[in-house]
Amino acid sequence: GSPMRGSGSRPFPPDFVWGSATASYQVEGAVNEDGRGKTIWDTFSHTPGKVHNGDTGDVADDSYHRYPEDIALMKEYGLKGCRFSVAWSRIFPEGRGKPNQKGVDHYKKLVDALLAAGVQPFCTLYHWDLPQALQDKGGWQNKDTAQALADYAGYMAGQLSDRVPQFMTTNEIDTFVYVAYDQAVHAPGIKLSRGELAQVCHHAVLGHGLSVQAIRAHAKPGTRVGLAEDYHACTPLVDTPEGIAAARIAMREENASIMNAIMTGKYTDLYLKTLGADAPKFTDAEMKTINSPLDFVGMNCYTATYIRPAQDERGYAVVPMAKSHPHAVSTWLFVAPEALYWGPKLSSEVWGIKTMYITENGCSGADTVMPDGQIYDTDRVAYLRNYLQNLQRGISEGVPVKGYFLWSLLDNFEWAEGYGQRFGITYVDYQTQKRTPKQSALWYKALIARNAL
Ligand code: PNW
Repeated sequence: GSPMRGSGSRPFPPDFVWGSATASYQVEGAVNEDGRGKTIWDTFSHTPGKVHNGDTGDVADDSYHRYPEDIALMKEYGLKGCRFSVAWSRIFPEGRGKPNQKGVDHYKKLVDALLAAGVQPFCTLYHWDLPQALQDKGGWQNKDTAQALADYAGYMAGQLSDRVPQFMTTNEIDTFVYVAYDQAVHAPGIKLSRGELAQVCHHAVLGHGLSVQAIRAHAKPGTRVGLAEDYHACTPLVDTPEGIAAARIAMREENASIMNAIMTGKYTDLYLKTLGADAPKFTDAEMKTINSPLDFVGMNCYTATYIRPAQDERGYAVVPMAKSHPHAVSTWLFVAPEALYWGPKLSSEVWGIKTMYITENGCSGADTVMPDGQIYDTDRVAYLRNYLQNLQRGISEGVPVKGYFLWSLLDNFEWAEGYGQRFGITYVDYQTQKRTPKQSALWYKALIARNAL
């Protein structure tokens, strides 16, 4: 008979990379092992009142030791790709200087285990765990941090590129700048003025650009370089031609300080005009560096920024989320599955992106183990199915998305929310470190096996 809807009638491309994503501080633990230096997240999580329930990443999922078990899970699920991050302070405990061989060796072993399991490694170099020694010199407020990141990124890519084909410089500049330095909810938790904030953001995008150049200088030829960024998935609330045109303009302007600057080498006139005297100080040479060509763009996409047309100089307006708009356990995670259609489509069109990955997408829950030992995360399954249907629609229309990395393989340290919000498709019992696949893991495994929705 003919295949039924929901059982394989919406195919993904044959070589599509189905993966999962994690980050060093969120899963590794082992914070005092093998010469690792302190980071801003060690400091922040050990400062009373900063993280929910006083949680820290001291132990997390203990993946520093248990990575073979984690990779066995990836293999069990049929994953083709694994996005992980390197802890900068395991390589350069003080942020710069002499490399720590034990740290380098750890990631070589991790990557070799992934390759042995048939899983393609995608390596993020900076997922927010800035060495504390660099914070003591001003952190991202100090332009020297941009060069320090590049030096580390170049070194590490040189060490790993014989076995890692793709690197991402940074994860979510948007979050580690604005949530850390504006909302002061993430490390280092400093509230800056508007002008200082714009300068921090400039240093961060410069750090990305310098890192692209350093990776190309030190990695094996053919190594692919990109970044993972949670730029606004500008989505027309009403998908008329006018609504779509407004969303296109918004894609540039709402992402003016990071993605648009990276992709075009320019801050938009509107961005600079809006900031006025608070605009960042920059040179043409810096903008050229920030605009260094990329081999791919990684989009972290959890929710939409809804856009409507407006008859003013912007030409669009951001539509605020309704009070009753459904969200996951995370209050910022509004359910908007069509973001995974419009986000990749409009951004690839606006910026001429040839190769994209969804480097994160996922759903936080309050998962509980039922008496039969199972975790029935119906909310996560429904969320993922709806988002991936939208992604599939885009790909079938020619949007160049080559892979999808689900956040996350495991429940883990969710930053300021500690262990209170669970994003994993695998449940982690933090008392015993026992891993149990949730229903969403079984669903994901079935999807990967069929390569179709
Ligand atoms: C991303 N917000 O973080 C990160 O890349 C992951 O490390 C994280 O665990 C995951 O998404 C889930 O949160 C974000 O408040 C954290 O808007 C907070 C926000 C956005 C992204």
